[in-house]
Amino acid sequence: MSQAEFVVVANRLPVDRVVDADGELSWRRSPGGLVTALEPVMKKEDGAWVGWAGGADLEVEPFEFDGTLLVPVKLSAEEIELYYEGMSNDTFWPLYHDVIAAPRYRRIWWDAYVRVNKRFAEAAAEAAAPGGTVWVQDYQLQLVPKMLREARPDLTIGYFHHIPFPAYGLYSQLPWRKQVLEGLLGADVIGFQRVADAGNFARAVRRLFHYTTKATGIAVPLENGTTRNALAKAFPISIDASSYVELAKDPKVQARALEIRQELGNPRKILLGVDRLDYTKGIRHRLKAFGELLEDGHVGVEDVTLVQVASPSRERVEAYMQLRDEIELAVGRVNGDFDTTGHTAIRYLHNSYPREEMVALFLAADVMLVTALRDGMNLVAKEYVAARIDNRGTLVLSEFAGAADELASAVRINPHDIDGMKDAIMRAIQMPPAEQGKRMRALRKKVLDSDVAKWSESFLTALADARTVKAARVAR
Ligand code: GDG
Repeated sequence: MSQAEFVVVANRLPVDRVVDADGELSWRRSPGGLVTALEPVMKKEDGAWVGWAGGADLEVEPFEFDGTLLVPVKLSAEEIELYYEGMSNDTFWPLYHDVIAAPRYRRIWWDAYVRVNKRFAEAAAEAAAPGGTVWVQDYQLQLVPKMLREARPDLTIGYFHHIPFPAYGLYSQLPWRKQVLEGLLGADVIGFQRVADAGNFARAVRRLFHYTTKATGIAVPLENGTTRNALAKAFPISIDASSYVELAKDPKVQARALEIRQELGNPRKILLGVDRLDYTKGIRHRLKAFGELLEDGHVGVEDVTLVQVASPSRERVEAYMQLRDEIELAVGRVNGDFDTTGHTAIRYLHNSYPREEMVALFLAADVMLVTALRDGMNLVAKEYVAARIDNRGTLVLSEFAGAADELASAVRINPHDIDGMKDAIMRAIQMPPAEQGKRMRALRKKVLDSDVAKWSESFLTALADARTVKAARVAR
C-alpha cells in the first residue's frame, strides 16, 4: 500500500456502501459535514482516510475514491455494540453532554474501545508516510493520538473534538479519566469547539497530572526530563456556507419553500426545528414551550405551525428508543388537543431528507428553534443563517450550543427556563422585519466570513506550525 503525507482518521469513512437491486456493490460519497469540510484538503494533499466502512465484519481492501485512498477498518458485530453503541454513544456521549442522560460505565465496553482504538491507530501508522501528518477526529478515537505517537514518533498528530468537553466535576466520574487524557495528549494540536471546552480540558490535565499549562499550551513531560508543547485550543467548526447560498438561490428550492407553506395551510408564521433525534437537542423542552403557548392562547394553530424534523439516530441505544417514545407521546398530545381538521400544531417528521428539501424548509421557516441542552457547535443554526439570502427570519439559539459564542445576534435562550423560552419564541414570532434584517445581516456576515474552509485551514496551519517546531527539535 502506498503511504500518504496526510491522513484523516475518523470513526466512519467518507463513503456509504450501496448495494443495488442486482446485488452490485458500490460506494457513494456520504453527505456529512466533515466530508465536505475535508474534501478540498484531501484533494490537494493526495491524502488517505482511515475509517469504518459501516456494517459488521466487512472485509474490504483499501481502495481509491475521488482521488483519496480509503482504508477500511473492520468491526465485528460485537465491537459495534461494545465500542460504538456502548462506550462511544452510551458512555462518552452522555458524560460529555453534561450527563443529560446517565452515562453507563461498563468495563467490557472500555476493553473493546481500547482494542478498536488500537486497530485504528495501527491502520493509520501503516497509511502515513515518514514525517507525515495525521488528523484524528472525535470522541470515538480519543486513545489514537497516544497510540499513534508511540508507534510513529516521526508523525505530526492533530485531534479535533466535535462535542463538548465537560467540567472537571463531571469528567472525573469517568473510571478511565487518566487514560483518556493521556490518549488525547498524544496529539500535538488538540482542537475544541469552544474556548470553554479547551479550558475544561486543560483544567482536567492540571488536576490529574499537575502539568503546567500556559494560555493554550500544555507542557507534556518527556522521558528525557524535558517537555514538549501540546496546543489545546478552540477551532469552532463551520459549514460550507456558499453551497447553502447557492441552494437558496435555486428557483426550484424557492418554489418548494412556497409549496411547503401551502401544504401547511399557509399559517402566518412557521417555526422549525431540525435535529437528529437526540436527548442533547432539547426537543422535549421545545415541545413543552410550544404546547404551553397554545394552551395559554398566545398562539393558535391557524396562525402558527411548528415543523419538527427529527432524523432517526442511534436507534439501537435504549436511551434513544425511550426519547423517541417520549417525543412522540408529547407530539400526539399537543396535536390531539389543538389540531383542527384543516390545521396542525406540530408537523412531526421522523425522517431524513435531501439537502435541497432542508434548504426549502429553512426558507419556509420564519423562526428557527435551536434549543440544545448541550451541543458542541450545532451546524443547523449556521445552515439556517446561510440559507436566509433574503435577510429575513429569526434564529432562536440556546446558549448551551457552541454556536452561541459566535452568533451573538440570535435571540438567546436558556432551554431549561421554559417561561424564558416561551417569551423568546413570542418575541421571534412578533419581530418586526427591520429588526429581523438587522440581526440576520450580522449573523450572515459571521457565518459567511468563517466557513468550514477557514476552519480546516486554521487547524492545519496550527498543525503545520507544530511540525516545524518538531523538525527544529530533531535537527538540534
Ligand atoms: C456533531 C456535534 C457539531 C439533520 N437532519 C437531516 C440533515 N441533518 C444535518 C444538519 C446538519 C447535521 O445533520 C447535524 O449537525 P449538528 O451540528 O446540528 O449536530 P450533530 O449531528 O450532533 O453533530 C455538533 C457537529 O458534530 C460538527 O462538529 O456541530 O455539536 O454534536 O448538517 O443539516 N441533513 C439532511 N437531511 C436531514 O434530514 N440532508
